[in-house]
Amino acid sequence: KWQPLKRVGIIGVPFEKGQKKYGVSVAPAALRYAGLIEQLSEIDGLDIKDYGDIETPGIEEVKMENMAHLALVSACNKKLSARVSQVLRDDRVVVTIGGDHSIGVGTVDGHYQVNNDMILIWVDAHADINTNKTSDSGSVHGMPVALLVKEFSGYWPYLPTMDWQEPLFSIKSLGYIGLRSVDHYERLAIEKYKIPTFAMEDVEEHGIKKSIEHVLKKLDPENKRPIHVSFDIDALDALEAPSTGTPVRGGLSLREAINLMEIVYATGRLRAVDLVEINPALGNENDRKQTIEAGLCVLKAALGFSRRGTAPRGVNDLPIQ
Ligand code: NNH
Ligand code: MN
Ligand code: MN
Repeated sequence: KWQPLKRVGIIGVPFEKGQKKYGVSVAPAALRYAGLIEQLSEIDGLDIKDYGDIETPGIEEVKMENMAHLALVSACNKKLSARVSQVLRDDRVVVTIGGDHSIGVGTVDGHYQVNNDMILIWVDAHADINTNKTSDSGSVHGMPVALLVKEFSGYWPYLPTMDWQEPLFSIKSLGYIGLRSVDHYERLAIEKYKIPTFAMEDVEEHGIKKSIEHVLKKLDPENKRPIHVSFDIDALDALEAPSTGTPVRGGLSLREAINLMEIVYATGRLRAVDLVEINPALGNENDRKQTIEAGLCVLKAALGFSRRGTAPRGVNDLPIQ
């Protein structure tokens, strides 16, 4: 019954206030400049529509304890959520290019509005499940999962400007891949709520294929739920994707990430992908190029690019002289 949707909608989110470094907001432009739309259009049978960028200028800040730029994060995500819902209702797979990972609030909220049976695979070096009480950084890009899940509503104070977002998504529909930098209370949350988690140690033990298969089976034993993959480029090893704000050594190889995405694509149930935390302002020219290329490879794999190649459609012989 399920087969890959060949229609795709792209959203850019030049937003970086969920963390402290300059430059993540340049990523949508950098990916477009590197040929994002052209490269995706070359994948067999894909119909790509660019929905443009989400802009949120001129928002007045509010003060919130250990939570920087809450009003800006909130305003951006509110617009993003509506746009994500729109793309899905247009019957397209939504590809959101960040921006920092605080935009996961908007992408998952917008997806949940349309498919409330969705599951969420968070591919990241980090768990991003801090609250403003447990975060060491006060940066919201370390908090999106905690903001989204209904089981966490009791751990948050009232958050001004966030009334639009009702955390309805269940932590039982969440899985992690690639973790290797997990804060103490984040680990407590993973254990308390038994979140299916394949940290790097587990990927080491089982391999990437079994890791993603285990998570999918655990969250959706009947293979019937739409899938959202939120891919933080820092899930990749720092050597594969150096241009990111908080690189961590010892991560996924690009080959593993591509394979993960190929497996998700093959389910036919992928409906949303986020690609976040590429920071073209960090590192040298080569770092930047390598990181953007890695991001493009990950997206292409998610949308059906085959490393085996694809023969021309409707043709069964080579051209004759
Ligand atoms: N856990 C840290 C924090 O809460 C780091 C988060 N940084 C990320 N997350 N890049 O993916 O700030
Ligand atoms: Mn992240
Ligand atoms: Mn991360």
